[in-house]
Amino acid sequence: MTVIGLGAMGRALAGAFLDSGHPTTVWNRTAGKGGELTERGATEAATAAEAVAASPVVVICVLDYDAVREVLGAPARNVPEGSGAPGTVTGLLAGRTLVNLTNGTPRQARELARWASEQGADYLDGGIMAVPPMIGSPGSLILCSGSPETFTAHERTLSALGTVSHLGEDAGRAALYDIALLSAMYGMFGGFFQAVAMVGSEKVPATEFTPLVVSWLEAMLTSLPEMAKAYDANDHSATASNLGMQAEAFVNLLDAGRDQGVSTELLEPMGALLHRGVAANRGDDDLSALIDLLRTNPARGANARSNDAGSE
Ligand code: FVH
Repeated sequence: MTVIGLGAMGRALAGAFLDSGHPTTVWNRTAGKGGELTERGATEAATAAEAVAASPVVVICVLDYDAVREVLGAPARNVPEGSGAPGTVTGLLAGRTLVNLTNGTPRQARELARWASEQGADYLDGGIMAVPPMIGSPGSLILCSGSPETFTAHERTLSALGTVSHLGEDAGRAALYDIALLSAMYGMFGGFFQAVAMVGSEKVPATEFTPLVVSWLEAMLTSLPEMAKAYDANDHSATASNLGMQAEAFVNLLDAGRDQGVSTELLEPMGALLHRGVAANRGDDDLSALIDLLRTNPARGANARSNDAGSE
C-alpha cells in the first residue's frame, strides 16, 4: 500500500493501514512528516514516483485536485494532453489502482477517472466522512465510487480505514454524496453558531445552552424523512407549519439578530428563499417545497419536475 500526502488525514490513513498489518510506503511533498509512521514500520519514499512504484495500490489524499494533478503529473484541467510536468509518476500508474480520497467535486472526480484510465490505471474515488482521529474505527465512513470490480478487489484493504460503502460505477458519485453531506453539516453548524451568538449577546454561556440546541435539533431531524418523501413524490401539501407562516415568523429572526447586535448574514439567504417560495405561490406548502427552488437547472437530474418552469 502506498499513501501519498501526509497531512492530518494522510497520516491517519497511513497509520490505519499499518495498524491493519499492510506494508505501507508513504510520500509527502514536504519532507519530515513521515517520522512517526516510519517508526511504526512505514517506508518513506524519496519521490512520488518511487512511492507509486512501490505498491499496486496507491492512495492519494492531498489538499485538493490541483495538488493531486500536480503530484501525478496529470495536466491541469483545460491543458492539452501530454503536457504533464517532466519527472512525474504518469508512466508508472499503468496496471495499478489509484484511490483518490482528496475532497473535490463530481466533475473533478470524473475527469481524473478518465485521465487515470488513459494511463492504464484502475481508479476509485472516495469521500471521507470522518475526521482524522476517527480513521480506522467503524464510525469512519469512506464513500467510494468507480468500477465495482476494482472496489471488490480492494474492499478488504480499504476497510482498514473504517466502514467502506460503494455507491456505484460513476466515479463522481462519492464526491456528490460527500459534498451533499458536507452541505447539510455546514447548514447545521451555521444554525448552531447563530443560536450561540444570540444567547451569548445576553451572556448565556454556550455550554449551558447547547444541550437544549442538541435536543431541539434531534427533534427536528425526525422531520427529514417525511420531507424527503414529499420531495420525491413532488407533493408538499401535507404540512402542519406552512411556508407562508414560516416566512412571516422568519422576519423575527432577522429583527432580533439586529436588535441583539448579532450578524444576520447566515440567516438572510434562508429568509430570501422563504420569500421566493411565497412569491412562487408555494405559501400553503410545506417547507420542503423550498428544495425545488434551489435547483438552478431544473431539467437536470432524476427529480426534474414537469411544473419546474414556474418555480424559477
Ligand atoms: N482533516 C479533515 O478533517 C478532513 C476530513 C474529511 C476529508 N478531508 C480532506 O482530506 C484531504 C486532506 O486533508 P488534510 O486534513 O490531510 O489536509 P492538510 O493537513 O492541510 O494537508 C494537506 C496535504 O496536501 C499536501 N499538498 C498541498 N498542496 C500540494 C501540492 N501542490 N503538491 C503536493 N502536495 C500538496 C500537503 O503537503 P505539504 O504542504 O505538507 O507539502 C499535505 O500533505 C483534503 O482534500 C480535505 O478536504 C480532511
